Amino acid sequence: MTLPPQLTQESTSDQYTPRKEDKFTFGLWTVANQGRDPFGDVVRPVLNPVRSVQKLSELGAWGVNFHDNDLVPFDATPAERDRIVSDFKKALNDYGMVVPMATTNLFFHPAFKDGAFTAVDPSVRAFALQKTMRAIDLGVELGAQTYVFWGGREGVDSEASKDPVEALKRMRDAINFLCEYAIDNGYNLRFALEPKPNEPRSDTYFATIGHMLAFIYTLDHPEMVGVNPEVAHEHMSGLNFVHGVAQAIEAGKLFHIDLNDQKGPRFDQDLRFGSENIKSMFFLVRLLENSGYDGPRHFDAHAYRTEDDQGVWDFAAGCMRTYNILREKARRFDADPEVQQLLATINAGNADHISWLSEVRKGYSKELANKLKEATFDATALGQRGYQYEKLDQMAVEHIFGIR
Ligand code: GLT
Ligand code: MN
Ligand code: MN
Repeated sequence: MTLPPQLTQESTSDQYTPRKEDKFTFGLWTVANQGRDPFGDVVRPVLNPVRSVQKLSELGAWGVNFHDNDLVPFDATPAERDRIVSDFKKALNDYGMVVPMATTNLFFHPAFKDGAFTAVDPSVRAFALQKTMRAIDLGVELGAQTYVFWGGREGVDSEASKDPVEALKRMRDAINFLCEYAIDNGYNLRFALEPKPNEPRSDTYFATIGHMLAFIYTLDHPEMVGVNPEVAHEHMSGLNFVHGVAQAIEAGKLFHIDLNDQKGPRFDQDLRFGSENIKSMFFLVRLLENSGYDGPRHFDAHAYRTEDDQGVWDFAAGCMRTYNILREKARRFDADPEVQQLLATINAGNADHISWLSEVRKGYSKELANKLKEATFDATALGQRGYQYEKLDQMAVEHIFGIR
């Protein structure tokens, strides 16, 4: 049997192999995930950050990101810190890897069991500021230009425990203060806030991309602050991730992105990118690639608990390869003359109305308002129209399947 040319090309070519210019990054915590879950202990040995840098570079990644304590243990002495950082810098240099993003671990140590910036205990809130300033110094020393804030335990188990309005003010105080800290030190750094609806707390403040975007405009330096949305976290709320990312892009606020996958609204699964919601990840990659987003394509995911060391690298390679496959599928979909034709037909319409709406985009005028109020519309005809979305969607599906 002779296979269609696209199929033979896909199964034999190396066009999906990741390259540095694809800007793929992984958190040190992702490949080093030891598989511990609430019901079972670790299944994989500790992974040295230097080895992660080497392996990820060999696989075609561009860089790595880390929490302070992924690199420097919580209780390391200053001398230990310096040795670890210098070994790590050497590894970055030896394997041609960068650190575009860094973040703070404000959730693992028992001190943070009630949160960090929003904890009720003032000593915890002050300690969180100290830990973050030190972690910012470390990130900047290693080249980070984006600093992520994931709320971790910023939330409640009992609603009785905190005033939710005061919690928002505390979060604002912290982000405002840390923006000033970055400015004061002359750091070239932008902050990216990462929403999540719950886990490990029953409810987390700033549950979604929309919550974060609204919060950003209440800050002293909104221009310094954007979002770091994660696929799994929006899907946990049953939301459309593509739409959330589009809103961030349109607002100029997509500073970073956490790519992974998730099986619907349940606990955070951080699955291999594109392993579940293939269609929605196709539209996500299409959006990112067509939007001009040029930041890191960062994977915040981990291998199945069943995997050994080799499985971890299969997982990492799979994330990157799937992204490149979806990018090529999206390119072919957009270049498909039948798709283009159909989209042109679907979007065509009454020439007068098209011109009125371009005036609406430019802004309000009394004249335009009157023109719209006096116009006659054939609502019956509009209601009878077919949109051909079945045909269009099937074309997308066939592109994803690789038969167009
Ligand atoms: C943790 C969390 C992620 C965050 C990381 C950054 S840590 O793995 O589940 O979603 O992005 O703090
Ligand atoms: Mn994340
Ligand atoms: Mn997650």
